[in-house]
Amino acid sequence: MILALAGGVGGAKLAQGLALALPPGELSVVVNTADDFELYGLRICPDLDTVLYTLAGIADPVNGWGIAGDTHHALGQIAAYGRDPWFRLGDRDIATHILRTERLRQGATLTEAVAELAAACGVASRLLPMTDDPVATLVDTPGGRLAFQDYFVARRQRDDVLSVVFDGVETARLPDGVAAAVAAAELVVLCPSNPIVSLGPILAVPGLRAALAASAAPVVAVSPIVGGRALKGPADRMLATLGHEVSAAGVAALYAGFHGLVDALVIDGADADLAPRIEAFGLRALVTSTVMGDADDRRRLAREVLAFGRQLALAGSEVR
Ligand code: FO1
Repeated sequence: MILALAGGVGGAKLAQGLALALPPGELSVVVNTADDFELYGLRICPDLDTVLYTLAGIADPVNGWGIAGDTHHALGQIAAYGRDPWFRLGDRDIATHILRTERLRQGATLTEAVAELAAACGVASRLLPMTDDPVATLVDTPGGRLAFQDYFVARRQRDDVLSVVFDGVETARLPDGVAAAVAAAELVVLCPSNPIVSLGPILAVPGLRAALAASAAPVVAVSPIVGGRALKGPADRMLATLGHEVSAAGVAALYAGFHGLVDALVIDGADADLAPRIEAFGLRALVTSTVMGDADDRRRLAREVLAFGRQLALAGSEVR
């Protein structure tokens, strides 16, 4: 069993590559839920849906989030009622939010609601919310504290992020399914998602880091920073304003801060010269092409990560 930790679009792409590279049912993906929020009375889970739609092969190929070919009639009517349709929910996407919200109101856990949607979409991989409890990312900016989607979508990430809070994470519980997936993992992959606001909340759920540390499975991260820039989203600017180096070496330093939790970092060929610095942080480095376009790219990178993980596991068992 392979375990991936993922946030939004970058994470979903590698998760799809892993699903394509592995026999069906051999992948579990733990997904960030700290971007979740409520809108029009509906529970919106952007990262879970991005991974769900990507694994189901129905994600919008341009944005990476939402459903391919979706229409926006519901949002048009919301605008006609005088409300600002600031968060672009497609009509088919809204069906996901309606059914998930219904199941949650009936008393289902988010884990159960997500499993039902994934099964209905024909997704063989296990899709696991990082917690069933409410956690919300808040960002502190020069203008004050913002809810994550106000920062990310409404204000288009224009504010400098001075600090980040995962509200509620201290009391969030690790779902049994996540603990079981960690225990069963032969390899853990930290997908190329934003290390601060996508993987940060997952790694902050009490019990997860201890479970990873207790497992013999190697932990391999893939850098979301290539050539000093984020492939998508504000990770580069966020690293800078939070005082980190904006490079794959900066990502390595961040992960090295988890004291031995992360064994290795996969970096792009454009950053090959950073490999010695990454190894000086105590992480093994694999240099390859990490920019993922189509499904073939995603599967190719996944196969390389899996082979690298197998090598690390072998080396680890020889040392033990
Ligand atoms: N991101 C945007 O930049 N603008 C949007 O209007 C937007 C709508 C949206 C709707 C559904 C969904 O699942 C995701 C959506 N996203 C949108 C992406 C999302 O806000 C971010 O990618 C994540 O929260 C960060 O990982």
